[in-house]
Amino acid sequence: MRFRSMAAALLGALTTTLAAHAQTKWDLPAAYPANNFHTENLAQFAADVDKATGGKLKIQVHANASLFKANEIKRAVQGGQAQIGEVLLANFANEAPIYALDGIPFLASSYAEAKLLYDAQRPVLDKQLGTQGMKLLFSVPWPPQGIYTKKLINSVADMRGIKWRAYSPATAKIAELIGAQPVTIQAAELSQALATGVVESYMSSGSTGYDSKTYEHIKNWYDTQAWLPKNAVLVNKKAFDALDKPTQDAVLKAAADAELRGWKISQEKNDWYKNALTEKGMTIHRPHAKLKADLKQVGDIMLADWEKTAGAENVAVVQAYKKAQAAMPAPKN
Ligand code: PCA
Repeated sequence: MRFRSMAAALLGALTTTLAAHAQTKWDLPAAYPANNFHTENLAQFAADVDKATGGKLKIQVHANASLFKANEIKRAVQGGQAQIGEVLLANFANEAPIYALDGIPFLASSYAEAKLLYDAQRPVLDKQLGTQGMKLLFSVPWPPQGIYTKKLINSVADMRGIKWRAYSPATAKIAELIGAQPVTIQAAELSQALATGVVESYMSSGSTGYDSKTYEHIKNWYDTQAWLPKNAVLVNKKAFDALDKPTQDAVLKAAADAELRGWKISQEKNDWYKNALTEKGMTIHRPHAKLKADLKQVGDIMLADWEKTAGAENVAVVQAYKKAQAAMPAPKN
């Protein structure tokens, strides 16, 4: 081979190698089905990053707990087995008090309140995750939580002894306080648990009732609007720091867009899910005043318990939130 063509061949090979090296692939484990609005939002986030980086950073979303179980995703991101992942913050209430605020009934029960709570939580969340080598990219709420139940209920006394599915420490605690029998089951296993009859009731959004086809087994949903737990997308700090600056900026921009889009879609789909459940034969009930008052009392007990051990920094988060809540314009009726 003549020198020039050999040099060209070498250069060609080198360029290919460099291009291959320049492409980074991230796995993004998620715990909810591919057609859930959270997961669709993740897919859009990944597509936005791909586009903005010209294909330099490819993020593959693994839906429905197919790569890691819901409760394993956080540790996988922390340990670098996954570079990025989506978790339900409320699931980690036993790790740090800041996460518990995502599960207390009637602390924040509308989208506007949930946003104020998130704003108040954010600095402590960032700090907490930072100490574990992670970074919060964005967070999106589930629609408000209501009660799925086979039997009709007017108060929490009507739920005594009922078989209750919990997804978090807080939903297990509610069961304990109302005298129900909790069993913790993540969303990916919920359909099966419903089919085998181990679940007679649970609290969640219209979204999860729809995804799990709860309407095939349970016919009532009480729209208590008790709280809005948040999913959060976390990235391993080392993986993030290894990206070049323009790629980091692209990730941050796509994350900010995903957060805004996610809050909007969650709110829009809240009504959509309720209609869909009705169409599938479910009755959506307005909760009896006694049921709401009882649940509010449950929330008050949970918050008071939490305050006993949460520590000054976390208690200040609730104080800041309550101050912002009090300053909120009154809702129009
Ligand atoms: N769906 C998830 C968490 C909160 C929600 O609305 C679930 O039930 O597992």
